[in-house]
Amino acid sequence: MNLSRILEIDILGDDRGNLSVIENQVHVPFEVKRVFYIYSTKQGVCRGFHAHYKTRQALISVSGSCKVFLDNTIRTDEVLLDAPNKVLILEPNDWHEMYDFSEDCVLLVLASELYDSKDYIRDYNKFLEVYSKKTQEV
Ligand code: T46
Repeated sequence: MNLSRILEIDILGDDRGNLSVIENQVHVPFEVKRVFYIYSTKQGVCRGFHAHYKTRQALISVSGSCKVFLDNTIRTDEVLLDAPNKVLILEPNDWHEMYDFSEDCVLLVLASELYDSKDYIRDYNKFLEVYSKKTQEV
């Protein structure tokens, strides 16, 4: 079973400021088919609350910060995304919840698949049913 992980990408800085780069299958371990970003999140709001069947994702807080709770049926984790060079790779089997968004948070998400509402597992018991079995097979 794949596990979520944090990657740190290079900061290419000079006297003008910083630049970071993400290339397909180089800095993220999948082909990027879709990009979206979450911003102007209201205070106290939590988002996510799902896993996926197929989609892999890379989450980067390019401005501000937020936290991500992860549960892959074997372990849970809380990750603080607070730097534009910190990339959280989410595997399909990662149940995830995002919260504690700062007012200026812009959460950039790179996804391995085009949008398909059928790829979402929004019921936690269904998530356990799908992925606990796979965990036992590992
Ligand atoms: C995820 C986390 C990190 C689309 O029409 N196309 C899209 O590509 C996306 C991502 C969303 N939508 C629509 C579906 C909903 O009507 O936008 C609305 C909000 O999406 P959702 O409630 O799924 O947003 P989050 O923040 O709970 O989850 C999103 C992604 O959907 C999801 O894949 O892993 O960010």
